[in-house]
Amino acid sequence: MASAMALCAVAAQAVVTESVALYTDPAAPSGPLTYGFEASDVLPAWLSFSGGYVFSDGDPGVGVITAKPPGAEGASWWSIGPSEPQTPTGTVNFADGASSVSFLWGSPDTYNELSYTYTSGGASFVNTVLGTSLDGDRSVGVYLTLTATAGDVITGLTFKSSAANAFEVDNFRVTSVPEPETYALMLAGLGVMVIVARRRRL
Ligand SMILES: [Ca+2]
Ligand SMILES: [Ca+2]
Repeated sequence: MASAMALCAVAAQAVVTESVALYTDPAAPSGPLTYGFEASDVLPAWLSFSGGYVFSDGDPGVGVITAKPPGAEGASWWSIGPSEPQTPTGTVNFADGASSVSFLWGSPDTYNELSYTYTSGGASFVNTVLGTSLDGDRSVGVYLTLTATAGDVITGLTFKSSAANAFEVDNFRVTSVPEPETYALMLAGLGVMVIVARRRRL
């Protein structure tokens, strides 16, 4: 399984499962994206990105300091690295926490470092995932999926590529906690309570 060997998990805790799939793998994530860095994309209120730089096809530096990840949807992607206009660190924050996160990692390099934070049983943990000796092969795109055990919550991601360019990512799929259906149920429940409270006053 070449895809399973593409990334190397370090000190993985059992409460968050890491899985990898080549973008060409039938098991790679599919379905609608949460965010893909396109000008037309709407960033959910609970999701934020900082640092790095969003490149688009044809921008200066493309093919020199950054490469579009194979399998990237649309014209744009996010790139982290030491050369401007990038920054060597980029962060992603999930305001409500996430139960699962996947993203496309283009041309994984040994100097690419992903750290993710999560909470379990009231305590916070950090795990780190490193790129491997694929050494920036621009034909390789790998999906990394993080899945939290029920009750645990992924709170954020930090991407680093300080030694060299670049850490290129796209195609984010995030399941926020609580899920949108839960919000709908909570609102419906609130509506029922309001109706009940009003009836009691009559
Ligand atoms: Ca994109
Ligand atoms: Ca790269």
